[in-house]
Amino acid sequence: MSSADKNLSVFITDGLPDISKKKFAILVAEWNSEVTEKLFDGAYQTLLQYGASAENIERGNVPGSFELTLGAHWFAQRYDIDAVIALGVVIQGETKHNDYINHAVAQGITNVSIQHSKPVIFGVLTPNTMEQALDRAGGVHGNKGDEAAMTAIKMIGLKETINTDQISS
Ligand code: DLZ
Repeated sequence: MSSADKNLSVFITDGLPDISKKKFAILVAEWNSEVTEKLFDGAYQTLLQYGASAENIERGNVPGSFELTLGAHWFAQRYDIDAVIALGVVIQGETKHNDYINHAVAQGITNVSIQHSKPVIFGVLTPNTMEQALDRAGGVHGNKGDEAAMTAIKMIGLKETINTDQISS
């Protein structure tokens, strides 16, 4: 299913964990800020709606999506942070610059998540046009920020279920 067929703000919410004491970091890229601010609003409000406390949500800004990886690493290495949500918008341009950014960030965020064994969520839109981006930032297809926050919550719940403290390496 493509995101054109899905509303990014509609979720299955059975069995969500208690996140009232969980700490979240939200990273926001400044490129395309008219969209990334909407992604932030969506992520922030979704965390609050499902039980997070405002004082347990920190925000960090990075210049562009390429810098999300290092920003995520800095937050993820903190013991008190339970999940990091990385938000950006990379719009297809006249050159292949966007491809390099997208692949680097997707791989970088995956690496950070595994290295620190905690959810680091890829909340990056990679549309062809600004209109497609806005459609997924509180528009007709919902909000990628909502979906990224819900993904963080669900991964925290999964981690608790698996009980990774029992794993030796
Ligand atoms: C350079 C660049 C370009 C062309 N496009 C985007 C974009 O669509 N979205 C985004 O978040 N960042 C973009 N950037 C900036 C890079 O992510 C990065 O900040 C710079 O390459 C650092 O010099």
